[in-house]
Amino acid sequence: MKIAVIVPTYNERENIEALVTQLLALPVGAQVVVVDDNSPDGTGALADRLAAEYPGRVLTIHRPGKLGLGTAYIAGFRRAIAAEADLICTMDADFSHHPRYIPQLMDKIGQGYDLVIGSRYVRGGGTSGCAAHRILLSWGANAFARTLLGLRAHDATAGFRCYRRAVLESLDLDQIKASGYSFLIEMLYRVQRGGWRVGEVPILFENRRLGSSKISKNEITRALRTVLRLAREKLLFWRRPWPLWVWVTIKASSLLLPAHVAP
Ligand SMILES: Nc1nc2c(ncn2[C@@H]2O[C@H](COP(=O)(O)OP(=O)(O)OP(=O)(O)O)[C@@H](O)[C@H]2O)c(=O)[nH]1
Ligand SMILES: [Mg+2]
Repeated sequence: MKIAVIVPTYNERENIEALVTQLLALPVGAQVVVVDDNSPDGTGALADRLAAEYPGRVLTIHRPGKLGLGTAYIAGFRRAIAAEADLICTMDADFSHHPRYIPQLMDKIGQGYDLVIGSRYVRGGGTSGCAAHRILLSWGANAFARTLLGLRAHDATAGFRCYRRAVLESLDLDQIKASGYSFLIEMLYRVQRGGWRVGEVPILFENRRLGSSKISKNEITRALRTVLRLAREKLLFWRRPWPLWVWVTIKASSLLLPAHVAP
């Protein structure tokens, strides 16, 4: 099975070389696709050097500026599909998602799953070195998204994933509206709604040791608005009788959230 690993980067100079080297050393013959958004620290040039060093095994996509995580994944998906990868994984560049889990994600796909998530919130998984407010935020975002959208996966916001190519081909990627971190929630929602089988593998999510976080406060509002938009879509699509409190929550939250932040 041909596997491509998509790594979006923005200022990951301290991490990218070690990560790519470890990914290439895995016994799965992975191809790595680095999607860099013109990182001011020169990550893109470093990735090009790796691509020259490992021709065919490291591919780079350069975008003119910081265009967001969601569209970076989509650019990577397109390249991996064009390269005829059977499995397409995504992971952060900062070692929060450790390459050692990739074979386990693939094994789970081999058991008949279509999307496998490297999950913090199943038995055996966890987080290490993360500040309490980040853990709380992640837990809250997951609880909110899972409840409103009926997502069955426990870690709905994880970016460590492995998709069968057919899953990505079945989705209209241009229709995915969320562009930032909430892209992950929207993808999971659409994959589940498409009837694909979603599995999880426990991982230890370790806080980054090098480089800095790119997540902004706006992402929280964006994620809320994305979940509300999808909840509304779900409601209209399925026309299921929802309890009154769900209606009230959706309505009240839409009114409270600032309108200028696009979902
Ligand atoms: N190409 C691209 N990559 C991005 C962008 N924003 C973040 N990234 C990358 O996406 C991955 C996740 O970003 P992080 O800053 O680690 O976000 P996070 O994991 O939520 O935050 P921390 O827990 O603080 O590390 C990293 O590999 C980033 O370099 C973007 O706009 N474009
Ligand atoms: Mg990170």
